Amino acid sequence: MLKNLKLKKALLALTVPAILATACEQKRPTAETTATTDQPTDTTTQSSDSDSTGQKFLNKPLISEIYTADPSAHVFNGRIYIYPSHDIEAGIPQNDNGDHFAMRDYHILSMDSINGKVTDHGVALDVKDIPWAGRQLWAPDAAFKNGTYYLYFPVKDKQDIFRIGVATSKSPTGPFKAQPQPMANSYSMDPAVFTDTDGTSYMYFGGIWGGQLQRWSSGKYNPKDEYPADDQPALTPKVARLSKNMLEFDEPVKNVQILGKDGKPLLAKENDKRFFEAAWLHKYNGKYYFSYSTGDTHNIAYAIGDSPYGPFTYQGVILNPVLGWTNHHSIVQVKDKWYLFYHDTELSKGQTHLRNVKVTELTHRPDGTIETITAHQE
Ligand code: FUB
Repeated sequence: MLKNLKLKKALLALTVPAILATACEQKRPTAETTATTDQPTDTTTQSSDSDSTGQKFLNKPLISEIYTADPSAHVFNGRIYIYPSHDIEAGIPQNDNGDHFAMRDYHILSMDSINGKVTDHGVALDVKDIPWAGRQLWAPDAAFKNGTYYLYFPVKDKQDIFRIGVATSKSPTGPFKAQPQPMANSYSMDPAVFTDTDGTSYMYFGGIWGGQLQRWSSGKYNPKDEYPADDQPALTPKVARLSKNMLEFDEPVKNVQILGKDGKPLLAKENDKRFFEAAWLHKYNGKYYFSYSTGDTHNIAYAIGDSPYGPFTYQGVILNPVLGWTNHHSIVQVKDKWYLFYHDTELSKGQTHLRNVKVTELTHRPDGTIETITAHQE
């Protein structure tokens, strides 16, 4: 993720007038707490008021007791569960590797309906309880199969290389117990698990810059950051079918091809369209929708295909840039409506590593394309 510090600083200075307020260590409840967040009657249609800087937000943060980001939402047994990152102020200066995103545990949130009360279920997994982990618990996802809940998470190992781990629980809210080793052949970050209607599960993953995807171009780890030239195909996200026990890849990792409307792979220079991080897959009317963040251009974009492996053809933008550098989402059906879970930095007034999760309704048009959402206006 974050690499060009000067560019980031310039962008933040443009979009956020007064952001560098002193941050304090966030309290990390260990017991279950219910947030009374004063939700509007319909979070998905009502804007929150302009804040003191005159910025307008389409939705309110789902909780304000802790900072949360990268929301992966699922419906399990009729209840909505959100698996987010838990942002903290760790006091680490911002740098090109994203070291300031120094998260140490996960909290799971749940609600009985989109406008319902949000419950924070406390610490579900702590980095100190993952035997092989070093630092930085980034964007997780979850799945349910065989009577077990699986929490998939990226974390740097003790050699500072991102790997993907899995932890299990009999409850959707944990506590989760991590496997003793990372998933074999996993690398980079931002795992997203999609289970198809035939019951087969796939993991999508990868993220460039601080997410280290560019170090795996040869299939082996290369500590040097090497990027394709501008007129070469962009780096691709990855996919692998999961084994029946959901703990391993069931096949070699494959590239996910994202094509332009001309049928050719998107190029590295197409920053406003090409993949950067935050993969997600949902299925709608028999088609597979692969969505992702374009990173340094801050869009959530999407592409449509006929198979969970792709290729996917680029369609457009689902979510325009939000307040903050990162943009990360999930898409889930709740009853007969579709929702986009996303984050921004409304609560921290633009501190890019202190984010808060939100939700808004998402609309598929009759032709299958998705209406673009603008969730933040200056
Ligand atoms: O939360 C840490 C990282 O920021 C995630 O893994 C990326 O997708 C970005 O949102």
